[in-house]
Amino acid sequence: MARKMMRGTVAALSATALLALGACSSEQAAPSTDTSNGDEQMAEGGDELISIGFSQVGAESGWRAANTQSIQDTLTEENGFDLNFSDAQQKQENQIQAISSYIAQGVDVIAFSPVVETGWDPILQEAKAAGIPVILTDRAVDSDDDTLYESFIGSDFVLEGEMAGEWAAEQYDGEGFKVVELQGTTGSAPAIDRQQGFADAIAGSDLEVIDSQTGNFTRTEGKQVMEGFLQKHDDIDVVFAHNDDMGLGAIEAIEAAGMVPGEDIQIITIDAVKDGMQALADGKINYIVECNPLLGPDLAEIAKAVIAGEPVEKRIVVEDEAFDQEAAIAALPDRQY
Ligand code: GZL
Ligand code: ZN
Repeated sequence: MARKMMRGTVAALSATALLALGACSSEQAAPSTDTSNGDEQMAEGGDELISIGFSQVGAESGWRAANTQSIQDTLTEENGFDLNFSDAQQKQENQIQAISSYIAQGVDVIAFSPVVETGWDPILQEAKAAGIPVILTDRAVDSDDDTLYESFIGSDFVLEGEMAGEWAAEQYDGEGFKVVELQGTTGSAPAIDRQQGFADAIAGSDLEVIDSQTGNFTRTEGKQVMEGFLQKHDDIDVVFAHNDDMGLGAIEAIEAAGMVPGEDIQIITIDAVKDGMQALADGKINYIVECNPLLGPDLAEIAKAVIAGEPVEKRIVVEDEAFDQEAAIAALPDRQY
């Protein structure tokens, strides 16, 4: 309560200061009179900006680029935020470092997409002890203490894996098709859950996953792993890639081996970013399950509610849909990402 009372007083003081200074031009931020938090800034109209520290996984895929764009486009000063953004190059220690520095800065709220599910409790306990609320976006943590974060905003990755597996079982059951799997980042929620969902959905069909390895969500590593699969197996019928980027890498490996992607070897991916949807429209990918990256608006809304002390839902599931070639051709022109 102390923080909120303080903030209210500061806002009133600054408004008075503004009046005393005569009519400042509205676009000039009001002079900060709040010295207690050092860098508190005032937004237009005299309301205090919410300082938010965001630790992003990295820049590994088209999905991540769209996700970053959404966050940076939404958490702006005119929307009432002072955003501190950091890219962890897919390393957990960099995310922990970033969160620690946000705590030291005394930001109002911390948000992050945890690169892997485990190992977060110590740093999240530090944020809690500092009275700084934490919001998870995109990926989840696997922690026994769910008081360590206020809310998780993201897709249901098990369902995404199931949607991919159900389509594969519908299309190919009875063919005895052999599947190779390009997993996402080892230990990440999307990789663990998508693998689970796909396996659940093909159980009982005669599809068989004959090999499965991580391509770390990148096009380069997806291509390398697929090259290995092609050397090891001469009986691959389907590739299930946990994201479009690894699927696009697999296309390059399949073409380099003199085969036709989408025909000689079918490809199923998850994300539905522009490059993936283009490959689907071109018939090189056969099915894509969407994973919506545009989480900025939800994050802004939840952050404001948390700062205002309003109750927020623990889990906000983002809706996903799926595309076959015809649907991709229809959707491409209006695609935002
Ligand atoms: C899913 C997200 C995954 C995407 C990948 O929400 O965490 O990470 O599917 C991205 O493209 O690298
Ligand atoms: Zn084989």
